Amino acid sequence: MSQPIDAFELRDAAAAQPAPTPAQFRQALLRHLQYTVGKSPQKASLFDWRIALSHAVRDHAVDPWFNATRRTWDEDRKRVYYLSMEFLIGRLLEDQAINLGLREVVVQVLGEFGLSFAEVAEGEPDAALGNGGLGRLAACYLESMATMGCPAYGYGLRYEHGLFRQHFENGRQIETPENWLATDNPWDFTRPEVAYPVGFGGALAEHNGAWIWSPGSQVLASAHDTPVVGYGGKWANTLRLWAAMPSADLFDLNRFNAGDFAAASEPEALARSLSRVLYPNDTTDGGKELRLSQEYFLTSASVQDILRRYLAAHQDLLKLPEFVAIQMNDTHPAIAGPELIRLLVDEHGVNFDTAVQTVTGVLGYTNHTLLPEALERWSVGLMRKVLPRHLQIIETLDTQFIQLQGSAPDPVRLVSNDQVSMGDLAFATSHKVNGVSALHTELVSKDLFPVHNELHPGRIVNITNGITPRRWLKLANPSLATLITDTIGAGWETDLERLRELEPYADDPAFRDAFGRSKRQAKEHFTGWLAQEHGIELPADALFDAQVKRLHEYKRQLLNILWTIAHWQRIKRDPQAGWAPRVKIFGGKAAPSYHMAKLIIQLINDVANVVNNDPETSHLLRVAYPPNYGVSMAEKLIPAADLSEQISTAGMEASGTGNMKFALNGALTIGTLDGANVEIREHVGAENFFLFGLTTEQVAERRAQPGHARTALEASQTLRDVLQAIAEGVFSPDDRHRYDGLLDAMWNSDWFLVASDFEDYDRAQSEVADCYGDPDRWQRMAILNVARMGYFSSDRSIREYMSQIWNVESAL
Ligand code: OAK
Repeated sequence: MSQPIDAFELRDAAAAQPAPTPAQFRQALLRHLQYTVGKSPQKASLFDWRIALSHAVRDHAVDPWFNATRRTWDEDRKRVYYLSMEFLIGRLLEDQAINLGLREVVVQVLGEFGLSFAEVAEGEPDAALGNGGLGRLAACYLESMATMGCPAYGYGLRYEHGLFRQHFENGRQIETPENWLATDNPWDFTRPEVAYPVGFGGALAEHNGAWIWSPGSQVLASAHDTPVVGYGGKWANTLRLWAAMPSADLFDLNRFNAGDFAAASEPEALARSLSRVLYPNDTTDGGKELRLSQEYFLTSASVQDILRRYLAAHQDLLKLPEFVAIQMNDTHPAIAGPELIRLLVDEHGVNFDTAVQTVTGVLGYTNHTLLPEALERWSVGLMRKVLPRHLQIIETLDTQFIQLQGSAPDPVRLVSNDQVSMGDLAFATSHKVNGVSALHTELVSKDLFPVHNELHPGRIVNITNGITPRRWLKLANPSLATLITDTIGAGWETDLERLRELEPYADDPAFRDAFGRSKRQAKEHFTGWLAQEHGIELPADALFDAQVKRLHEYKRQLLNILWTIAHWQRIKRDPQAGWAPRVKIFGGKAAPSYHMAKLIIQLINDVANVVNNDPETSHLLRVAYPPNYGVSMAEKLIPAADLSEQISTAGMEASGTGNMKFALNGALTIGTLDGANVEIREHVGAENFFLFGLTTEQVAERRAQPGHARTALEASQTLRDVLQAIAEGVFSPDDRHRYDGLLDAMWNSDWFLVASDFEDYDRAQSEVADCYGDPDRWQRMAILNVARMGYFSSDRSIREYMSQIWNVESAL
């Protein structure tokens, strides 16, 4: 008798996962090299080895993945759905190998073929399906949800082109397309059978009191799955990315045969454009209609998939909140509210108010920014054109929201000035709204949503961001990770608070030496890579002072480079004053249309050019700006840093997560009281943090003072000398007027208060230099930073989401 398929699958999936012996792993690797890649070991390139290795590693993810999926069904567990337009994943090979406990065996087996894991892994393109903090946070959270055994799906778009590649020509940023899918993506499981139609535009008609939407066009969303394995391989979730496909046979064979090749493919091309490219703007939206369509495409496909899965096991849609939690990563998927209401009302006959109540029970909204230009608003005209039924639902919600505000003379609206406010919509359709650091959440309550907050006390909660210690310590910094394990034992990887056990060692000279050696190793690893990849040579014994993040005026890379100029001028005035050698490292991309940010990039490169070629100072000061900063560069650079620049104008950085990665890797922070800096400082101790700058309240006061920029400049001879040198063309001898606009802004507006904070930043930088001159003291402070960063594990953040927002239990 043949085995019933279900029983076979169950037994297979339940089988324990013994770690492979080197012999078994070698056999699996060679089998993939021969039968998956079609190469012999003698002929295989590094690319071939990487693909074979990825498949050999991936095989080990499949059983935990099946097992987790099966258990979630069998135990009828609540699932979390994390909807995000961005997942900034980076590379997966080493990450998956570590989480599956395979790293040692991989190193050994590759060694037998004369290969190093690092050189094989280095060929993997970064999955750069995100711009910055919001996308990287989503990737950390996926990994933590899997580690914590939280049944979850990440839903995103499978962009053909991730974030653009950056290079510099004469110091200016040039963007070229990124092409991560040009070669085989070994992590991808294509699911052609999972495809949903997504409609756009068209007409509305009323029939017996019900509304019928007939979309004018349709695109298919087709699923691609990547297993996301948690640390220890006990649980695995799914990242499901949607690719856009033409819905029917849109290709016009008759036109093609008539010789009109381009026109024949037009509708197909239009459909595919939905998942073609990631929007490169960190905060504002370009290409309005395409962007709105992308957001709806992600949301509609995901919501259809969620309802299909729910209805496969349940009948009563009103019980949805008991089994489904959907988290909206900022407002980009905020059309989920109206979409779910539409499906419940129009397709399942649920009464409107009941549908709203049900949907609100399911949805949560994370706000990631207060910047007005980043708060999404769609014009009513565009909404009507692309999503007419959704607009109608939003207008009804708006009416209800006004009623809720009673006799308020000037009620908050979801739709006003011919625009739909996606933040207000997301708030109104969610049972919980969270900010991403304590300070940010306070500002969200007070400044962004005061009326909502009063109407729904308790709806706003704070969940301070976190980072995964697996990628950002164990993978990125093997020398420090090994030292930690040798000192306090294993287990900190999933219980980061255990790093506290390092505290007593801060006063142990032997440990301090070992800690110093591990930093030195990380520096040599980074400088070796930098020399090989970019031809940039750096002295590993200098203070590595790093600012890596998206280029934005509020993040104040300008403050950093202006201070660098001041520092250079001082060294030139007194070269023998005993300066500690410093390397100023910058990394980050500017949105292609953000003129001022691109000008700041050019200034940094212009300054680098002058300073690095100055024989009087180049042994004491260097500026390095390696192009194309991304996750993989961060993994090398962050462990090598001594000083972390977190210098945004107070009240403007929602949280920051780079700040956490640096401190966890033993860099000291020079920073303002902004975002999560506030909590980092509280945790590591004020005496182990270089604080400077105006507070959020003082920022508001200063901005209200007319002529504050000029007043601050008049009080700082140092800064005036810097601006004078720029104005004289010291850094742009080929074009003296290049920075006129920037200088004008410094004197006459300075919205980001660079001048107001300059003197205090300068004071904090002197403290940094003094402290670095006392290696014992520096080392002690750095060790205490590492020991006290346990709170910032993304496992803690996810635990809080699970209990405070999702109401979901761990399956482990
Ligand atoms: C991007 C697009 C729209 C709105 C926000 C963002 C974004 O990346 N925000 C960043 O999110 C991070 C994760 O919460 C925070 O750490 C950063 O402070 C914030 O700028």
